[in-house]
This record gives sequence, structure tokens and C-alpha cells, in this order.
Amino acid sequence: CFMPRENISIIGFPMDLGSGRRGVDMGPSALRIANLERRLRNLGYKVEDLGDIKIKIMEKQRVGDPKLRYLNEVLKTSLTLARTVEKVLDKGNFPLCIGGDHSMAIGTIAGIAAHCKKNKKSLGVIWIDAHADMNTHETTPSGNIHGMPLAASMGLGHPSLVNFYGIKPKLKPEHCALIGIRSVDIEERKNIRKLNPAVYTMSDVDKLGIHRVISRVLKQFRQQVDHIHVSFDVDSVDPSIAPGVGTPVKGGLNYREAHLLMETIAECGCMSSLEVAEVNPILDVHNTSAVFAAELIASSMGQRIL
Ligand code: HAR
Ligand code: MN
Ligand code: MN
Ligand code: MN
Repeated sequence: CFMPRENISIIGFPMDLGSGRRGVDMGPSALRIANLERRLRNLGYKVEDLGDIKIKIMEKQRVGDPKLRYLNEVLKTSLTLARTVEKVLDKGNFPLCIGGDHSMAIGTIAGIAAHCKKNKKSLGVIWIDAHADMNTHETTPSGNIHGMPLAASMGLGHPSLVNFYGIKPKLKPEHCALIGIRSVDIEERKNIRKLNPAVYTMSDVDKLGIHRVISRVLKQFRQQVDHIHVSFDVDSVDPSIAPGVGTPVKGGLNYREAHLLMETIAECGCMSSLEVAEVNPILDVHNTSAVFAAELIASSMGQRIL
């Protein structure tokens, strides 16, 4: 049974420089308006909101290298995020990072990896996403950095991303599982084959069922790692129920699959950090996607039906 043990520290990362479409920088705001903090307090947690990390607006930035758009500002702000996450973990709190586009994971995973290294813990990451986010500057079709964080964390990509925060690699492929995948670029597939993390596509979810998929991953990680990080891209959910995301892709998790996935993570009681990315209020309908994302966060933290 899942019992709230930790205090939660919310960290906002209002980033849209890693994305091709504007609007995900408003994600943290939309999640707060969806009463994220109150939902967590109702579950018995103590919650502190550390506010948003300062990110310069796109209008004040230079694109730079077209294969690594806005790299400098992404690196600069990811450094602040990594330091904040590391500090939160070091004081024994549970970091909940809210984005912002998924380039956020560069900083989040760096901070977690630093904490794990100091404390001789091994790290596992459950990456829930329509996309694999395993491009590099060499394979990217868009130049958008939010398509690169997972490859970079496992040591593949531009040196400034791979060596970021002085830990390389931050994550071993055998301690990484992707769930919900249904949009992968041709060149990106080669990166996936090279690194070879566990990938559960939507077809796998269709065939096996989401409960079997997540149970399998949790069982394995429980035995093999000391810190489980969940990186949740809201575009993993089907756009019919979560239209307000940066890059909608048909054929995603349905309402109950998404909740069951998060409820099963809560039942395991072994998640040590969480990030939620890609909520885009510009494309949303009356904040429903942000409300849904806030419900899913609550489910992953122990909200249950009975
Ligand atoms: N694979 C595409 C690219 O690299 C789109 C990937 C990113 N989209 C996201 N992240 N929302 O999951 O440009
Ligand atoms: Mn993503
Ligand atoms: Mn995605
Ligand atoms: Mn191991």
C-alpha cells in the first residue's frame, strides 16, 4: 500500500525553446491553475512550490545552430534546474518538475544523476511519451532539443548535452524503459537500436495491456535500481482526451489506461521523482488537458478510487 512519506517540492520550468511550437512555456501555470498543489495536499503530502526557473523569452533569444535550436539558453536554464533538483533530493524531498517542453529532462535527469552518484544509488528512468526523444543533432529532423534529451542522458548526442553537469552517461540503457511510443523518426530508430533501451510501443500496450507493461518494468527496476524517475510527456495520452500538448499524435493511451499506469506506479511505492512535460494551454480546451495531467500526477502519488 502506498503511503505518502516525503515532502514534495514543485519546480516550474516554463520552457518552450526546445519545442517547435509556442505555448508549452505556459504549462506550469496551467498545472497550478488545475489545483496541482491542493490535489497533493489532499493526499496528505506537505507541498512547497519553489516557483518557476527564470527563462528568457524566445523573442529575446537567438536560434543559433539550426540543428540545436536555442542551445545556449537551454543549457543555461537546465543548469539551474539540475542544481535545484539535486538540492531538493539532497534534503530528502520529492522533486516534481512541471514543464515546459521535454528538454526539461536534460536538467532534471542531470540533477537526479548527481544526487544518485553522491549517494551510490543507481538510477532508472521510465519515459512515458508518444515520442522516443532519442534524436541527436545529427539525426534530428527539426533541430528541436526536446526531441533529444533521452539519447543525451544515455551518452549519445552533442557533447554539450552529453557532458552536461559533468556526468556521462547519466543513465544506462538497461535501466531505461520507454512506454507509449508511436512516433519515431527514421534516423532516430538507429539511435534506439544502438543504445537498446526497453521500448513498449502503443502496439505493445495494445497487445499486452498497460498494467502488464508497467508491472514488468517496475518489477525489473525495483530489483535493479535504487532511484526510479518517471518522465511523463502528456502527449503519451490520446489527443482526444488531452488535446493541449505540444506535439499531438493519434493512437495514445486512453483515459483509464493513463490512470491505471499512474495508479500502478503509486502502488509500487518506488517512484523517487517525477516530471510532467509538454502541456500546451494554447492548444487546450478550457484547461482540460492540464486538469487531466494534474489528475494523473495525483494518481501516481496515491490518489485512488476507494
Ligand atoms: N521526433 C521529433 C523531433 O525530433 C519530434 C519529437 C519531440 N516531440 C515531443 N517530445 N513532444 O516528446 O523533432
Ligand atoms: Mn517527450
Ligand atoms: Mn512527446
Ligand atoms: Mn544494474
